[in-house]
Amino acid sequence: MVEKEGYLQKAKIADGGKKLRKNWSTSWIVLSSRKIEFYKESKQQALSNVKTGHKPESVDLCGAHIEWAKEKSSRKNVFQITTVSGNEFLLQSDIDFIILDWFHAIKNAIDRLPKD
Ligand code: I3P
Repeated sequence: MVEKEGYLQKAKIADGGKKLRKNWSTSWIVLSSRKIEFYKESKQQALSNVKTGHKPESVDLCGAHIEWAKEKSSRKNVFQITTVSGNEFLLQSDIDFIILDWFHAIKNAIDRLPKD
């Protein structure tokens, strides 16, 4: 069940604990109770890609951490999600209420889940 969806700026900065070069891009983001899906393309494109078998990047929220990450970027309104598997994502929006809504929606989802 989709809880929230929309566009944010996204940068994946670690994969399985291994640091990655930061590369910001716009992502269509879909939050459901246990996971977040990141689509590289627009929602419309993402929907049509379902048919062609394109898979979004899926992030398991069980045991994940979310925190504001002012020191990780020169941009404003950045928070970080860290998964149990050691993946790290920065999410950002210039618009204060948009990023606050997302922060609280993801934090609530994480807090409702078992920690392991
Ligand atoms: C990075 C790019 C990012 C920037 C990052 C740079 O350079 O400019 O936008 O992050 O800063 O290293 P490149 O494209 O050459 O990899 P922010 O926009 O979040 O500041 P950082 O190294 O301080 O993370």
